[in-house]
This record gives sequence, C-alpha cells and structure tokens, in this order.
Amino acid sequence: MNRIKFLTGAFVSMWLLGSCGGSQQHADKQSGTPPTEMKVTGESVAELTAPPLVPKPVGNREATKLIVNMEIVEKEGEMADGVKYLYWTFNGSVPGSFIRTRVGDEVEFHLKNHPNNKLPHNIDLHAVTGPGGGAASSFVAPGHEVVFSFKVINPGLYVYHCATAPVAMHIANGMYGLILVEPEGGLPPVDKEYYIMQGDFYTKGRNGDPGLQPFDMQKAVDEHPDYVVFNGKVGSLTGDNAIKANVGETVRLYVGNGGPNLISSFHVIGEIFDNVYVEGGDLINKNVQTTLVPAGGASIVEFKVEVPGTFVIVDHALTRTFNKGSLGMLTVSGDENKQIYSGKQTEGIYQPEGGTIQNMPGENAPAAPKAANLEERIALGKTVYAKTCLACHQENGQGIANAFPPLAKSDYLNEDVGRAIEIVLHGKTGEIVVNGAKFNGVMPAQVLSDEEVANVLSYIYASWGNKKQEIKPAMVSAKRGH
Ligand code: HEC
Ligand SMILES: [Cu+2]
Repeated sequence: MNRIKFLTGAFVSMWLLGSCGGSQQHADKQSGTPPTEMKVTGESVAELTAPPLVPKPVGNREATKLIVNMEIVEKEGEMADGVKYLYWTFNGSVPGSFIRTRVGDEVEFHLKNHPNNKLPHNIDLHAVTGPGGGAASSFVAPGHEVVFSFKVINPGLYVYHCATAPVAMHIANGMYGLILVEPEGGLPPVDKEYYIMQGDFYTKGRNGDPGLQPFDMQKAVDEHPDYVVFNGKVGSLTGDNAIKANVGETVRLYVGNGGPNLISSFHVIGEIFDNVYVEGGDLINKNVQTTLVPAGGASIVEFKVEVPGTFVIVDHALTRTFNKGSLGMLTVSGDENKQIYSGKQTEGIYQPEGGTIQNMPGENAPAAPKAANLEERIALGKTVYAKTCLACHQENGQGIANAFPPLAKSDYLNEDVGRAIEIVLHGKTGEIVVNGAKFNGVMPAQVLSDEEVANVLSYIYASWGNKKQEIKPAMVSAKRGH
C-alpha cells in the first residue's frame, strides 16, 4: 500500500468538496504509526447495512476491535416481476451487508450458517492479508458458526465473496458484498453515500420467463447471463427504490461488482464523476465519464449534483441495461439552474426501452399431469429434472467433480432403487462413493409430488446408461413415511 499517496488524494478531494460547501476538517489526525503496529482501543459491534445504505463514517475514531456478525441465509427472492430465484446471501441481502472499518481495526468475524440452509459456505474478504482471504478458516456447515480475526492494514474498498466450490455458482447465487477500509481520520465527508453492486445471473429460463428459475451452470460457463442487475434484482434502484439527493449536495457511491463473470462499465447518465478512487484504491482520477469495475473489484465515485431530475445509473454495455436489468436511478430534488442545464428535461427517458419488460406470469400452474404410460412418464420427468435437479447434477447427469455426484451411469443409483427414492424425498448428507469418487455434500430434500418423483427418477433411470427402471407413484408414497 502507499499511504502517502492516499493522503495526498484525500486532501485534494477535500479541497474540491470544500469549495462546494460540504466539507470540514478531516484526516488531520495522522499518527504516522504503520497500520500493522497500530494498537486497538476498546471493542464494538459493527453496524451492518443492506444496500443501498452504508453504515456511519468512521470519522476520527481510534482503531478498535470490531465484531462483525454475519449470517448466511439461503432464501427465495424476486429477480424481476413474477420471476423467483433462490438466492444465497450474506445477512439476507444481495449484495450482503456493507462492512465499514478503518485501518488498524482488528476485525473479529463471526460467520454463521443458518440451520435451515442446505449447503456449507465460507468467506474470502479481499481486505484480508492471509490465506484465501479468510476462506481457509471460515468454512462452515449449516447450523454452525466459525470465528476468525484479521487486522485491516490497507485502506480502500474491497469485495468479499463466498469461496466454496463451485465458487462461481456461490457467487452467481448472490454471495458477495463490500468491505470499506477508511484511512486514519476517515474519508472526506460528503452529503450522501450509497452502496451499489452489480452481478450477473444465469437462469434456466430466459429473461422474463416466470416462476422459480433454477441456476444454469452451462450458461454461467458460457458467460451468457439472463440478468445483469444492480443490488440483486431488476428494479432495485428504480421508481420508489431510487436513491435520492438534493441540488447542491455531494454524492459518493461505493460501487462493487460481484460478477462472477462480467465487468461493469459504470456510468451515471447526465453526471460526470468529479473523483474516482480507481479500482477502490488510493489513486484518484478526476472528471471521469465511465469507470470500469472489474469482476471481484470495486470503485468509489464522487460527484456534486447541480441540477434536479432523474439521473439514470447504468452499465454502459447497454444491452445489459435495457434488456437484462442493470438500470438504476438517482432522483435529485431542488431548484433548476438554467445556466448549467436549460431544461426540457424528460424523466426516465430510457424506461420505455425495457429492461424490465417481462412476460406475464401464467395462470395458476396446473396440477402435475398424470402419466398414462412409461413413455409419457419419462417425458414429464425430463421437465422435472430440468427445473429441479439440473442445476446441481448438470444437463446430462454428469455432475460436478468434488461437489455434485453423477447420475449418469451411477453405480450408486443403480444399486438400490428404494434408496434413490428416499434421497429425493428426504435429501442426503454424509460421505458416499459414486463410481469410485467420494462425495460429501448436502442434497436438499425435494418438494415434489409422488407423481413428479416417480417421473423424474424414471427419466433418470431411462437415460445416460442407467438400468431402465420404471418408478411408480405408489413406490414413492410407500417411502414417504421413512
Ligand atoms: C443443490 C444441489 C442438488 C440438487 C438441486 C439435487 N441434488 Fe441430488 N445430490 C446432491 C448432492 C450434493 C448429493 C451427494 C450427497 C452426499 O454427499 O451425501 C446428491 C446425491 C444424489 C443421489 C445419490 C448419488 C448418485 O449420484 O446416484 C441421487 C440419486 C440424487 N442426488 C438425485 C437427485 C434428483 C433426482 C434431484 C432432483 C429431483 C436432485 N438430486 C437434486 C445435490 C443436489
Ligand atoms: Cu457459498
């Protein structure tokens, strides 16, 4: 790190903001102690916030022992109108809670994995100096809590994310957030601060297809997202959810990109960033139109709002914005300034282009049709497989090494039909050996009717070199009580 440069930058921006009336003294309390040797005084529990809000600035406080309580929650949420998605979250939001620290803080991190969750997780914080950014010490199973500590020594804005295999899948399901490390004395004060994080999402159905959409591993591998959004969903920052400021105020956005794959060309239509903390570090660039936010990276942008209106926040790779969702809004209230902008302003001019266009969700889904013969059962089972099992066991039942066992030519599956039915009904944990390879994961219990379980298993047994065995609904209901 380069502290001298950081301070120079901070002073320059203080001077700039000072001229806009938003500033006071700051960063005037430099101890000269290297962060690694800073002593901590006292202890406090970190304030954590869901996006788009951020915790209170550190100001002039001393370095302290900061306790961070983070709970991992797997929960269903809304990707867009009528489109549901099973998110994996840090503290229930996507992105996860914003963590605000200062250099020299000793962070005691409590990572809890909610007992209702299906999978183990962990956390890699890019602000950590240590193996895996904490990932190595934080692997935690459902119903458990791990504690680890680290000292923050480099100022800047950093991404954190889950690093459990398959990592891209955990990130694609929403497991990322930002941790800010302020310099000694704090960042220069501004009037408004917000938290925005971009992410790309891969669903089985296409953009706008209604209902619960499972994760699609193949689209993730191909880097073809169906949704590219700010703060986890289409519309998180539009309409009533728009972020707000008043004419004359200075605004600071903490912008992150969880990815897992795309980089963001972050832009606010009708604004110029007065300051950009390039890649969230201590280099300050001035008068920037669009700033690049890499996957797994961040940026801090600052600007003063001079005129009222709606300022549209976009990824300037614009088909994403208009067709996949990465569109937000900043609403600025106050008096017009005709000298800066003459008027004739239309609010939300980009809205009609879409981005939030959705197919109407169908009427109440009809009850699962009954199969008249084996052929129909297999065809119906294929649909159940695509919706329910494919995300983990993959398109052709090949599974993912070290994570999800294969269902194709599976000796384990073919050995015991009754056991396979029980696994689908009740889930499965603990070590198993499939085709000579060990797996020790968590298969969630599936919420399916007897008919659907019979169909999906008949399909699997009829496919990929398995032993062709029809499963009847009566065989499933006989296993329900077990
Ligand atoms: C969230 C991921 C996930 C989903 C969704 C899922 N499984 Fe699994 N499945 C697993 C894991 C992990 C295991 C291994 C469990 C263990 O290690 O004990 C497994 C094991 C199995 C096994 C036994 C091992 C083998 O390879 O023969 C069968 C059979 C199975 N799953 C069928 C299904 C079916 C059918 C569905 C859909 C109705 C499904 N699974 C949905 C993750 C999943
Ligand atoms: Cu995870």
